[in-house]
Amino acid sequence: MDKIASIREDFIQDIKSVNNLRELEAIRLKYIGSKGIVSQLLKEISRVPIEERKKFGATVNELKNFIENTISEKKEILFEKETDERLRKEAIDITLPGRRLPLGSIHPITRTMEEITDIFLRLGYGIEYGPDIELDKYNFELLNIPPLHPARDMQATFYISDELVLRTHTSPVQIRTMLKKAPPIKIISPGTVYRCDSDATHSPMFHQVEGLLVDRDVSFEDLRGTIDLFLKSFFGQNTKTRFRASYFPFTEPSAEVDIECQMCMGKGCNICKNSGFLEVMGCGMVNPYVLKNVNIDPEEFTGFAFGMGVERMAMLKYKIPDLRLFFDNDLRFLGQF
Ligand code: 2NM
Repeated sequence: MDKIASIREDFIQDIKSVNNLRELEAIRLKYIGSKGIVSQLLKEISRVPIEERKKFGATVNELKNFIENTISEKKEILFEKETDERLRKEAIDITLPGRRLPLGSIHPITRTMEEITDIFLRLGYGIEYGPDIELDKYNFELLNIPPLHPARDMQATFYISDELVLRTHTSPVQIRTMLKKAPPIKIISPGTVYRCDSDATHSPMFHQVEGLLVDRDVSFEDLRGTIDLFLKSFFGQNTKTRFRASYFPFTEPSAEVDIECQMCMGKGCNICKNSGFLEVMGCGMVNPYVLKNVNIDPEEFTGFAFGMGVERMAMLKYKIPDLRLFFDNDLRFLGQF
């Protein structure tokens, strides 16, 4: 009985110093494991006098139960403590900002093309597209550009065959539209065009937005008002515009349009060659021959048309000095838009 009591005391001391589940398991094995102190004690029952065996057995069992209960209580406390510690140690700071993925940006030419088309969409224009590989007939013939016109020169046009060219402007889209639909027609044609030309200010592949309006009683003054509104929307409401007489085979009369130089604000600089103005687009009243070519009666309908280079518009608006920056694809440049 003394021995049982002293084992009990030892256990109580041992359990007090236990700090973690691993130590607790060692204590469990020490006392109630299959080779533990209490199990050994039960084997000694044969050496206990018969009349005391019942009490001995009951006391050892009571000790065993006490140890089991104490260990399982302690186990619960330690488990909770260790879980708390682990959760504290492994905690994730969800307030930290995440790592951002690099984002792409819209190409400045695409962006400029969208800015231009948006202005005309607000004016009620529709958008038409056509093929980059175009019939000579649509690219030149029906536009009143005769077979020996300088624009057809091998140096300017990429010929694919006698009948096929890479379109040199998007005007064939207007031709296709006029062949397909009756007036009133009010469209713009944004797209890629090709000319055999390459230096600091010319790329063999570039972009245009052209426009066409055909209806009864369309006048040059309608054209002037439309272009003026467009240029003020695109470059800013204070932009001064100027129309100069010019020549295109597909329009009569024709004009080139200038804006006040954005670099020197009209004072004169090397960009505008001291004129104070920069050419931004061409336009005119659709030539009656062109209307006849697409079966529209020029006595009944008149129209105006205009065209501009998107790269040139982007260079002027964003003050970009070299056309080639658009096509080098240096992300440090492109990422600024
Ligand atoms: C320009 C300048 C002037 C133009 C004319 C036509 C069509 F098909 F209606 F005759 N489309 N585009 C035109 C007129 C284009 O670009 C500088």
